[in-house]
Amino acid sequence: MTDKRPLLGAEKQYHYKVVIVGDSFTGKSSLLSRLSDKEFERAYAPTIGVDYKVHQLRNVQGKNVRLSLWDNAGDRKFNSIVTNYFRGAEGVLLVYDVTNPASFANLKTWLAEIDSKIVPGSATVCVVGNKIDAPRRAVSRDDARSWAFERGFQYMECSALNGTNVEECFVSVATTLLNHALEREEAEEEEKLRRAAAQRKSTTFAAFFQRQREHAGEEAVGAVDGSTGRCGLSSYFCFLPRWH
Ligand SMILES: Nc1nc2c(ncn2[C@@H]2O[C@H](COP(=O)(O)OP(=O)(O)OP(=O)(O)O)[C@@H](O)[C@H]2O)c(=O)[nH]1
Ligand SMILES: [Mg+2]
Repeated sequence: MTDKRPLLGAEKQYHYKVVIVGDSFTGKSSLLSRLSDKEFERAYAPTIGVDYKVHQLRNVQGKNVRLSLWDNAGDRKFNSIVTNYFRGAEGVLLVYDVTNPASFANLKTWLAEIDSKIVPGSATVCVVGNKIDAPRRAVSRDDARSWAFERGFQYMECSALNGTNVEECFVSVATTLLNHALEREEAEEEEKLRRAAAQRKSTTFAAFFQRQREHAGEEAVGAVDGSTGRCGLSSYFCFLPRWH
């Protein structure tokens, strides 16, 4: 993750790489157009290799989140190119078409591709069932949701055609990533405070002992009893030679 340090006076920017994967024709590029441009295109224009967009989400838990979105071709002939872009992904949208069971079954293969490029379990994954506006649903919501939850993934359904839940899919992944970052920041802050307190304590002790030593020295020199040579320290005695 790249938590960009703020410029002076600027609000902190959280920046994550998210890849969008799944079979051809599931609507990955359409989700991206809907999110970024509020547009939907009925004509199918397959993605060649990989497309890239940056999208700014404002006010995710009060923070600004910038997503680098990598829209990958579903066509297997681009696999050798596409899978290289999975590296470093912090978020994954695993997209299937709710009217196409094969696209759901193939999520396993996409997941294996992802796991071969990034540490399994290191990314926040959201399974996205697209085209819920279409009349003939062929994958049960419960089955898909169970599949996702069993693997610890999020689950969302949406329609790029009418916009239902599209932004929510991205916000859902961004929120989880952001929460992890905020937890880390909080832990770092606590650690910093703990260290500062420990430092203050040891400085106070050191200063106290230093003062004691100085005080003891002053008394030793300033309060020598002329007859005995005993110096007037409260906590201990020292015997000095009498001077005649
Ligand atoms: N009814 C309906 N059609 C959709 C929806 N989303 C996308 N489509 C249509 O599905 C087709 C494929 O959409 P794309 O977004 O190009 O699919 P893709 O997953 O990017 O495909 P590749 O780039 O080949 O991997 C297009 O004709 C879209 O208009 C949706 O939510 N509902
Ligand atoms: Mg596409």
